[in-house]
Amino acid sequence: MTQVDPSRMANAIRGLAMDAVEKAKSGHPGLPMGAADIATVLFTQFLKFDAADPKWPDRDRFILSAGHGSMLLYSLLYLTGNTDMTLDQLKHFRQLGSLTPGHPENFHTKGIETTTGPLGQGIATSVGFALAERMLAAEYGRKVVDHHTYVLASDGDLMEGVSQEAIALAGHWKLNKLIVLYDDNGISIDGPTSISDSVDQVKRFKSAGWQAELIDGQDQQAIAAAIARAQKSNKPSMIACKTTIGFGAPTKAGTAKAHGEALGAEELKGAKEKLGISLEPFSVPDDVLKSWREAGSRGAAARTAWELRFAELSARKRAEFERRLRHERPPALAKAFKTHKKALLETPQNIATRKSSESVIEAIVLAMPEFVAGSADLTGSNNNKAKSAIAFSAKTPNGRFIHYGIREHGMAAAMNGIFLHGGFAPNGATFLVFTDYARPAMRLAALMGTGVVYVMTHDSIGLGEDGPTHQPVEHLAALRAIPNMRVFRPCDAVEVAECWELALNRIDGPTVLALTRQNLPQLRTDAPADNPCSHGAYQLVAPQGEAKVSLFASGSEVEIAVAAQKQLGERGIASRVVSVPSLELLLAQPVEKRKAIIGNAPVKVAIEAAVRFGWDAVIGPDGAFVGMHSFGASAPVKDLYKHFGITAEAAVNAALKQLG
Ligand SMILES: Cc1ncc(C[n+]2csc(CCOP(=O)(O)OP(=O)(O)O)c2C)c(N)n1
Repeated sequence: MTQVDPSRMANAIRGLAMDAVEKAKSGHPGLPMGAADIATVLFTQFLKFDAADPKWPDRDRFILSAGHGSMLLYSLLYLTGNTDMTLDQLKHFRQLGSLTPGHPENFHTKGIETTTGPLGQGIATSVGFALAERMLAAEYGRKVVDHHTYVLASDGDLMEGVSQEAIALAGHWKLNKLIVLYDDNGISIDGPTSISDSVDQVKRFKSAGWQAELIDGQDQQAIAAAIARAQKSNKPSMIACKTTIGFGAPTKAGTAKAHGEALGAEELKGAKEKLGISLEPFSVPDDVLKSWREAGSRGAAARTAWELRFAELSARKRAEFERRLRHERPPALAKAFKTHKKALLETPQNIATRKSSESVIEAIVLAMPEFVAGSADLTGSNNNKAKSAIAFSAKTPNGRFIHYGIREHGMAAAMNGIFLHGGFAPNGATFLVFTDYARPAMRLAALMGTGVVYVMTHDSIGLGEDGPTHQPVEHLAALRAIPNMRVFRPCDAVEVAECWELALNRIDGPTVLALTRQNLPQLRTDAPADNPCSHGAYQLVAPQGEAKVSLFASGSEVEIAVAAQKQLGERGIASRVVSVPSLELLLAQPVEKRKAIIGNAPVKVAIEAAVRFGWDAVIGPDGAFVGMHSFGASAPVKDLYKHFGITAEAAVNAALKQLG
């Protein structure tokens, strides 16, 4: 490798970050300037990657958890020779259409592993990456799966609560290929972190089962020695790197002023003079760029060697590995669903949808080795553990059921990492009401388009005695409001199978399955090949004659709609029942299709044991809604439905009132 003073290589990052933020007149120069030495050591000496092939499966993953420091990542991509990341892109930092958005977006820019920006998410997602690496290695061997996950995390990342969930999981699982470099600069937006924090991070990580140490993060030799030690550890490692935010800036270094705004012409000039960087914007000396490019292709030999080892696997194993990385589903899966649905039609199941989900899962796991389930300590209630699945642990890395503990947020973030790493289709479970605890990671799943599945049971007042703390009322609406989130609330065992099938075949976005605790009758008597749930809604029971009323319902309330239809029929009023497993999918149908499903009966009634929010798009502002208008209450389920007026009688009365 060309001998260039490594501090000049770090200064190249600093110069580009300062210039890009200055040109954009917004952004965060402080972190890239402070962490430039850490990044230089990692990328030139340790990180196993090949800029020519950013998707090489056995590459080390680098996750910039502190996404606001995005110019660090963009500079590195440019310097190491990522073909998309031209100097021009750096000059268009934070501009519409550029590959350099304010925070790194994996779906937008090649070479970025995961989207970061909401502090804490990166480090929590990284645990999923490291977990997937461990699980995949258990299946394919260390010859083909053997890489590290490196994270650069900031004070803010470690202050966020989700980091504790993540750290605890990684320590417990002994994910020793996870190495966190903590940019310990003691500064956040409001000033020194001492105004709000006095945690000893080294002790904190050690107590969670990590190897942890404190070093001088501006000393490249010390950084290299610490990473070398971390690589040998049998525990995950945290290296607290003491750095100076805005390193080199004459008056702003070490202060909050360097955190999140352009330095200003004078400060920038002073910083460049101090660091010995050319004043010419976006200029990198030829010898420095050459050294960086060499670092970018340093991994080419390792990649070629990996390709040779991979070629030694049997053709069947190679094809399976590649299929799984592509998130392509095995042909056996479609067959498994078909057989399962046929059996349901032959022997109808009047059981809770969480229970029918369990029996679908039993069918799925036989067909789909990449299926990885987990629960935040509600396994017995969520019913998403197949009988054959063994628990993942440090000692049983082939386990495909994950006990996340009571860590909904950590679970959802880890699921994103598992999916993004590749090789697995994760699903995780808790009560629907606790999606609140997982929501930031669920939102990122929707933004990134990760094909994860949330098995959310106890989906309404139907859970009964646990009362209003546990009864979701606004959650369906809140989840439906997230762009690219798919929410299914199946009404019976057949719909459960159909919704699971749609969820697993959805690899560009997350799916919530809202399932009941209480038993439900099987209403479906057919399972057409054109999965009816795929349109979001469909006519479940046709009217006897021209319909005067359309009854729309989801999940457990479809049974009520069917009973209401019968009662209306007894009064000589023809009505139809439309099952709406996914309200937002219905609304996303082409307009003609949507109109056909909604129909033109003069009276529209919607029944859902949740708030009305969202239903007006189907029933109109004058339509009748039978549902919740408040929080729930603690009582047996049948008393609650009566108490809150979610009954067939209430639906009939609402329809009669509208009919006038
Ligand atoms: C969850 C979340 N809350 C708030 C913010 C806004 N924010 C961005 S950076 C930052 C301060 C971060 O300080 P630190 O992590 O120490 O970064 P540094 O100052 O070292 O760049 C805040 C509050 C955010 N990005 N994410």
